[in-house]
Amino acid sequence: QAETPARLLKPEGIGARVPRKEDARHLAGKGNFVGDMVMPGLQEVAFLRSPLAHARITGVEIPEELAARVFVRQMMGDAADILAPSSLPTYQTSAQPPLASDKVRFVGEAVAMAFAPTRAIAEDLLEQVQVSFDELPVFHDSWSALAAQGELLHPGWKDNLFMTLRADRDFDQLAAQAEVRVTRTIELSRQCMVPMEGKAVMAYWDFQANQLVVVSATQVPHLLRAGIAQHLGMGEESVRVVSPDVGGAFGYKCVMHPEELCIAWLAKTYKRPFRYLEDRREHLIVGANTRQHHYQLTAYADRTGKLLALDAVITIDGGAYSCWPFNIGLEPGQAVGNLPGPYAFRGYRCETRCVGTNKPGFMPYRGVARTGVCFAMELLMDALAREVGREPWQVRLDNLVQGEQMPYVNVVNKHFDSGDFPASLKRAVQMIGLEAVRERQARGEPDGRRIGVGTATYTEQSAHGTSVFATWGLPVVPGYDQAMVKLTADGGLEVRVGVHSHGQGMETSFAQIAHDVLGVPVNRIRVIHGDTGQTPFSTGTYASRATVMSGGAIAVACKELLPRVQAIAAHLMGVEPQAVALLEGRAWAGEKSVALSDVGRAWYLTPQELPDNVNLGGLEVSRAYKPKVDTGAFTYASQAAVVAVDTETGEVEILDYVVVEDCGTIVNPMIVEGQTIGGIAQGIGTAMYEETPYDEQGQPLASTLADYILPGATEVPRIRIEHFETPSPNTEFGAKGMGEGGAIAPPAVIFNAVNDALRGTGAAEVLLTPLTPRRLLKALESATSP
Ligand code: SMO
Repeated sequence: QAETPARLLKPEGIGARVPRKEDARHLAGKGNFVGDMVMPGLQEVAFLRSPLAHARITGVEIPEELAARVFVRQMMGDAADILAPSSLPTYQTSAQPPLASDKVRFVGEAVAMAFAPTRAIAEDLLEQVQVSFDELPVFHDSWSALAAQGELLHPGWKDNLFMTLRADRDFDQLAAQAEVRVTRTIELSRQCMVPMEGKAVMAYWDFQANQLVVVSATQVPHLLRAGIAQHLGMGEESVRVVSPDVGGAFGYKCVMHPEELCIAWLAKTYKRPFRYLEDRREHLIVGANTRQHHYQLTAYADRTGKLLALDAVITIDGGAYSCWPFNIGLEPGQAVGNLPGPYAFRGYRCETRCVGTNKPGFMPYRGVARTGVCFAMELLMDALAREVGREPWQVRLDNLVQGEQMPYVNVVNKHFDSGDFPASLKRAVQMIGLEAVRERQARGEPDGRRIGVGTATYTEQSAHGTSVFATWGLPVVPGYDQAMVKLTADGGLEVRVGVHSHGQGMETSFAQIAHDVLGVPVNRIRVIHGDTGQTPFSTGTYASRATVMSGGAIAVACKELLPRVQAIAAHLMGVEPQAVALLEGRAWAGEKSVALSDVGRAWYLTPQELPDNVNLGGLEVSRAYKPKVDTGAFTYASQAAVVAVDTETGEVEILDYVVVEDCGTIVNPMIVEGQTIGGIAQGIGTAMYEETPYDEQGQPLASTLADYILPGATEVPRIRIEHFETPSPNTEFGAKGMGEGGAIAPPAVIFNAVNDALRGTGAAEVLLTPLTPRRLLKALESATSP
């Protein structure tokens, strides 16, 4: 088969802007979410949540008449506490009971649950339950937790630290050569993830299959099945997990939540259907579990700003519990491993402490740790440039791994496979019109605002192999994926994958990958996902892995199916199999052709007419796939923005935003652009709006969307995107994976732009997210105070 001419005739193949198959149902409000489901006898579950951040539970009084509808931990004896394992040294694990039993460790932790025909009635039942507490000293932040005297967060702990990770590569020797030193303290606030749909789970007993069915808004149906089976003492074959339409996940749904375990336990125990739908206030309280990093950094450089070494102490406020299975080690592991970013310096010392506090436990969130490290590193880079008196982007450019150095192994052993980081930065600077901005700054703005320009460059590792997961302490998460493809008797194609699509458009892009090999029209390809009963095992959708891993598996499975189809078609046409090409739903040999439905019918329905040596394998193929290397693929990008700062009100407006990204081979440019823009919107939230502050009692101070501010359409500017397309040499069709990238750089870009705008005012640099008007005005005050 001549690959290139065939590609040209596959208008819906890899690279095509195919409209998403998912859109019609969502635009018409016809999606199928857990909250839409109707079942006879369905009971709605409500949770009684702790009003205190740290307290011993001394008693729970349940009125006798409610005994059969209200549950506490002691009644769930056959369910295990969630215990997330990690192989990282120094790790102290945390036992998270499905319902708190001895003590509560954050405001919002569930203490009891009740079921009733409606959620309102269930909540009313819980009103009648009395819980008594003995208050304990609250670890409301990392510093109070580190200074703890007396009772620690978890029994058996020797201090309030989940773990400490250290790295040291030639630090002393290279730092000693430095002519310039720049030190900064840089910090990100705690925030939520706020998917449109919160956590949602329903479970029932399927008497025909004699099986527990858990319908959950999850990114990881197969892992959730394993988690529920393990924690409820069942065989995995007795549990089926279905993930239907999911309204955004962002990492919040890649772990097993205690509520999922509770609902599964109820259904297993009572053999009736139960459901829990997290409401917005619950999400904002129990979901305040990400981004809170504190950086103490020193850059060691020569007098041109060329970095020699970096010294870092990173403190992460990890909250009360380590989630399962992507335990809390993910956060410090990725922080220490990604702080050097796309840069070529060779001296590095880093200590990362992940502290246990009385807040909801950290979970992975789009851009895991990298939004933090990019923010810290890129603000430091700009500070270094100001110190040596050069344009920040030029100092950045000098420090980046250069195109001709590729492939490059960096100071923390990241294997950058391909691409040209400096070219992306140069292009972003050109697109944003940096020289014009400098001229405009010199002239001044007619409205008196100050404008500034900022840039950032980052890498996004995807397609992690088994050994990379092991560096995060996850030895049992394997770096491969699987797909099953089946040509139906009437010439359609079914593609089954164990990952789940919840906004990424995989029903479309996976169909394009299959179309590229087999020529089946995209509207005749059904991508089946989100059901452990119908799909091959997969660890699921996270870490920008699905296109590379599952997409790769689809491609290799289709390539194995291809010669089988060719053999049957060749027999039907009386030609040699090598002469057969598949295009537009037909098999062609010169001017002759047969429809794929002829091929399907021949195999399934009239096999007696096929010679014995034709297609012994059938028209159904299952394949596992992993990339050529274990070290992953690296998408990279440069982002740049122009902002206007109103020094009277402290308001910041983003005037222009550009992205130059390289995610290797693009399957569907519209989807890549949508993912990038969505990520940037979330990054703008981190940069400017989103924060869950806590008081000293550990009470969350933003529990409604009036206090927790999200960027809306008016806060997200038009984003201009340009693509580089350097195929990865290590993945099946050159894709690199890019689901998270958009969210990594915006805080860095926007803060760099604001600090650029404030140059010359004498204002302090802004170094803490989110950049509220109040914080900006405070920075400006330092300019006027003596
Ligand atoms: S935070 Mo993502 O689901 O890797």
